[in-house]
Amino acid sequence: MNATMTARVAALLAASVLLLTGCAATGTEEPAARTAGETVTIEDAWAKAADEGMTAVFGTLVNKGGDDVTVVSAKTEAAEMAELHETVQGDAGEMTMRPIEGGLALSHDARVALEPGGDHIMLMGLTAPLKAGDEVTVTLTFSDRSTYEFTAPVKDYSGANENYDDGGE
Ligand SMILES: [Cu+2]
Repeated sequence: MNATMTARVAALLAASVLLLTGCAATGTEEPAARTAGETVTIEDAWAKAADEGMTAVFGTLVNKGGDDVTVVSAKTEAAEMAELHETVQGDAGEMTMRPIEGGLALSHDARVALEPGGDHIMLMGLTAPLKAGDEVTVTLTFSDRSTYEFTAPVKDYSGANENYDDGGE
């Protein structure tokens, strides 16, 4: 390698180092942007035991991120479909549950209880019986496309038998 080539290579290397540090510098100028998936956790998660069909996952969602975030979907290998549900009183006074329109909003310092008779993560079409002592892994996806995965132990529970309002009937 002659001197000109060496100089050229050195210049290229210097340029790429500049590019790299340039990117890094841009990154640090932004406020420490954390995704919803990094700032939301669930406490005391559990799932209701069921042999087949539908069941639900409960717990307390905590947002420590300082930004409002929205959980837009849930999924688990334990069921064909998972939805974020709320429980509302129907016209006849009966309690029914339905998907939360627009997702589950968590304000910047929210603690939102998912509990029987209230909001919950609905599992539909269980792929196998869920027995007490089993574990269910659920992945939440937020509006910023980040995700949060947690594991919920399965427990026997006799409540949470609200009807599912599927918009029909
Ligand atoms: Cu439900």
